[in-house]
Amino acid sequence: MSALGNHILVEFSGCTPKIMNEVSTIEQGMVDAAIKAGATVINSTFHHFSPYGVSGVVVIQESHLAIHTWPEYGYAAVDLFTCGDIDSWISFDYLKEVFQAKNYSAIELRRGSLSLLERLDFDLTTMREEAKVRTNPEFYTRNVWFTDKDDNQALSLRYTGEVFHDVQSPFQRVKILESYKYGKMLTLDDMVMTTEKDEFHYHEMISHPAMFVHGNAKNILVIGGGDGGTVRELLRHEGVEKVTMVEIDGEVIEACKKHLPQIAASFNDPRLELIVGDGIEFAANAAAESYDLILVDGSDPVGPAEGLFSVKFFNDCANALKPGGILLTQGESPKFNDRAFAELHHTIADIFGKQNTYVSLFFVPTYPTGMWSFQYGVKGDLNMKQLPNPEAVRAFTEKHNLRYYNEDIHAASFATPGFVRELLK
Ligand code: SPD
Repeated sequence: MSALGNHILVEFSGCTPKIMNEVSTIEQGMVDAAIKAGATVINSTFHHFSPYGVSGVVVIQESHLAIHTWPEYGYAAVDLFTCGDIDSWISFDYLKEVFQAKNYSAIELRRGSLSLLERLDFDLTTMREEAKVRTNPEFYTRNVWFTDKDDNQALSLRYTGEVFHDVQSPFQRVKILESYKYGKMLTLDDMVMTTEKDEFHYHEMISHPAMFVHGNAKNILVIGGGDGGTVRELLRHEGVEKVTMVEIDGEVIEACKKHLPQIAASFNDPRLELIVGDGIEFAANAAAESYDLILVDGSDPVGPAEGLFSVKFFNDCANALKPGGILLTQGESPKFNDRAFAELHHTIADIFGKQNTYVSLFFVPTYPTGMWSFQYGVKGDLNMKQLPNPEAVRAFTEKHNLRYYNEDIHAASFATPGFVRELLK
């Protein structure tokens, strides 16, 4: 039977789950599968969905190849739709190898039966030839999207498809990818942690407000912070005598040293003691009243960072703080994870007292919803909202060319919108 198109619906199962979750491998495989079959690629659009699954389509001059994957089932549903002389079975054979599919089946359909269609007066051949001239087969548009999401909302970043680092450590999947807008980015279990171009928002805000309000911090403990951005900012302060950083995952440190050296810039500072170990255990065993500041630069409350949100951990931190000391922790988002945000506030308030608890809000374009927080517990009379020496902040921000923090941002970041006040009640 003569037809316009040929449609092969493919079931690949028993595929390697890791590959089923790798958007760049899948995109490259699908593009190569099209080229091997003799198709002309026009563009590709692929999305990775955090934590699992990839969807995408390769548009070819002769129609399209599409896919959706379920890594947790080692399964991919693939559509190979072509017209003209393309042999899609070549694509099928190729993808079977790329996905390491143990089982596969396919249904082949002829689409657009010519015996049922009436041809209109339309010179398709000429149009196709003209389009071929316009399309440079060496250069097609790639749209590969990284998506950080929960069930109802997401943040997507288009990235080049380049994966510089991808290692499953004993704790989490550590990746360094390249986004078009924000440069290289570190993801842990497919959640964005930091990027080259907006890391300063987070790292300036985790360190300087506490440093300037305290005014005389000499001995500091950082828990987490494996990318190095937090210690880089702290060590700009000349009065700091010692920073102890305890990061559970050495793989994060190594990946960032290699691929994000401008963030991991201060690991060789002699004032830094770097410990690869469990921050929760470290806090539990820390000597009482030994630190001026404790900064918790952890990831979200799933996986290895879960314990960094527990009552026991914050009690241990409070115990390890000197009188007049400040505890600060990555506080999640009042929009993206309002529950974790509010629960954390109550945990800190129960330990430090409501009047000694503060929330600062700041903006990170690469975190879902963009609105993020740090939460503080102060052991003593300090008021986080009041800068003792705004002039010192002005001089410091100028000297170090800070791009987010300044004396106005300090005050503004402790202002809370009505809906946040509601959450904190
Ligand atoms: N959802 C993102 C929370 C990220 C917290 N840590 C970021 C590490 C930057 N040093």
